[in-house]
Amino acid sequence: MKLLKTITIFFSFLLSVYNVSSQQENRYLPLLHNAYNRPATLLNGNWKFVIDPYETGYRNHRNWTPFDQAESTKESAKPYYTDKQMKNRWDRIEYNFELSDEIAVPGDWNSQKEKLQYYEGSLWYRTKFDNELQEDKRLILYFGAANYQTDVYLNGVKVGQHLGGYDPFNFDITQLLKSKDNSLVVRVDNRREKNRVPNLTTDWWNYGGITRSVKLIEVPKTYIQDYAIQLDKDTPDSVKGYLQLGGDLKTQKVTIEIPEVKIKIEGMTNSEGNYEFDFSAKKLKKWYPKRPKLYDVTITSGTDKITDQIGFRTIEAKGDDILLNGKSIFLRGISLHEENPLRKGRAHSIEDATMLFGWAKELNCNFVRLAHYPHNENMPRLADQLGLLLWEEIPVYWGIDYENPVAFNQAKSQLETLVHRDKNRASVIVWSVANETPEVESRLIFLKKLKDIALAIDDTRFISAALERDEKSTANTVKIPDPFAVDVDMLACNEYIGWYSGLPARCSEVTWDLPSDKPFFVSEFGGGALYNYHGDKLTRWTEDYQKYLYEEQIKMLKKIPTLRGMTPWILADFRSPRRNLPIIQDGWNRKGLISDGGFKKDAFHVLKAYYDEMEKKYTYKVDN
Ligand code: GCB
Repeated sequence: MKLLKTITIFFSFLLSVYNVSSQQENRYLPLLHNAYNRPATLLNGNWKFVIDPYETGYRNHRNWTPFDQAESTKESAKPYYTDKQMKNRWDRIEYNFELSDEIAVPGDWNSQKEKLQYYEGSLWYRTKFDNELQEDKRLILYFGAANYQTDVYLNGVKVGQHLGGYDPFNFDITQLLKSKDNSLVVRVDNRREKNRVPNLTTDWWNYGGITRSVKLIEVPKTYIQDYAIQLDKDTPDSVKGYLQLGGDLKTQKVTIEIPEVKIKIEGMTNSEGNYEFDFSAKKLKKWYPKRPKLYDVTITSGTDKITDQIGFRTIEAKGDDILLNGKSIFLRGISLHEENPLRKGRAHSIEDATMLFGWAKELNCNFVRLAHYPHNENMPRLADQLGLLLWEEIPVYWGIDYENPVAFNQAKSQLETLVHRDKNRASVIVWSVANETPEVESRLIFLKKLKDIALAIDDTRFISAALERDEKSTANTVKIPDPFAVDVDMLACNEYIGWYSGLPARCSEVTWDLPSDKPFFVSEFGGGALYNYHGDKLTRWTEDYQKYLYEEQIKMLKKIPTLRGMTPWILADFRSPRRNLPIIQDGWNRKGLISDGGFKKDAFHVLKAYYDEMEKKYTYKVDN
């Protein structure tokens, strides 16, 4: 029943994506699942770019209509996406990609060019490529992410538009393709707006640009578009799943194989291109952080074949306990941004992921919070291999425009895409729908709807949100009065005692009043310290203050019987335009346990010692 419900909702998701996009262009495809493992031509490299703060190449300057929506201007030289070149010496074309400077894709623009460090606005990219596509193939243009509004044009024709800064999207460009010299023009606009998600204020850098890889993926005309293969929530000794074909040949013989354990399931897709299956999980070893077993799973249809690496595990909350494969676990976590502090820009590569997770491992973490938006796919893929559990989240952060359906749709599509992309990753155990959102009526409705949306696609993981405590109260009893608390599987809270409220000694004055039947999790605490700045422990910004704060926090947290984990804020210092204190901050949030030079601060070792202790306390046997 649940699977049926999931599939019905999945179809309405496909339809909704199609409807949204068909109002613009119908080349927007439902996300190709496991694009990660598809052979692809990377379009990464140096692209030409034009900075366009006045949107001269995008809109009519008198009536503000985008050129791509006005018939009459389609052939004119004004829109930059036509990528026109001067032919006669009297031609007047006031841009020229050929003569323009270059910028690397993937990569945020802010960290690449000094003049773009604070830039928020529109910027045009152009690259060229050849592609000899065979008759029986279709070509998918796949973006890992671009922040925030992306308008894509191929050979002068609009391919589609995407809203959302951190989620992948793809288009079918088969019909627009030439074999030689294709002009791909992409306009990216990273302005902060009230109806966007996130909206006007965040405590992180609003990196603009094509921040993740761009790929050309050739698939057969009818291809494996999506699938889920996971242990069933209610009967975890069986695997349940579905497979969805995209394209016209809907009815095909399909096979799901796990060769290592000789599992082979065969069936036929129905007239909608869908096939539901289940099989016994008895032969499968479970995925554990300390034994992150992944299986090669091969999915074959009459026309297509794809392999994935999938781990199988269960996660459940039972009373105040968190059970992974039925065993109690404590989440020794850390929060991190998708930023490489050494390169001082957006992280995107497997090398970036390896460095960030390497530091988390040194801290003896088994859990990482990927704050505050969906991170690139290298992160969950590597976490699967390293045995790190993950909290994933969408940027419903601070003051979203909760009553505005435009904002809701953007939150919804980012959540749907994230859950679809990562639903087969064993590492991911939490879908978080919000961070520190103000308590207004419309927000509660908004969050409840998001919860239902995530559960409809995947009901095997926790729903949570980083909530707030009763910050204004001066009482010594700390509570989490948020009405959304009843909706979450794991009660999580950003608390900052000793930094935003009181000094570290405050930790010893308070006691927590929490529900006894839910696992409690501290999604953030922390304090800022400039690396190598020392003083007495009450001098703010010193490593000594930060260390003292961690010591007091840990003493306080140890007294909470329902505490099942934490992700202190944050692994490494990160760039934020809100942080303007000269000498100390200079545009950096200094709450990192590691500096922007990659050096560990004293508090790092305090947290590590605590995690070593917790690891011993929560040992488990890997028995299957
Ligand atoms: C928070 C936010 C996080 C900020 C942090 C801070 O509560 O969730 O995004 O960066 O506080 O440093 O103030």
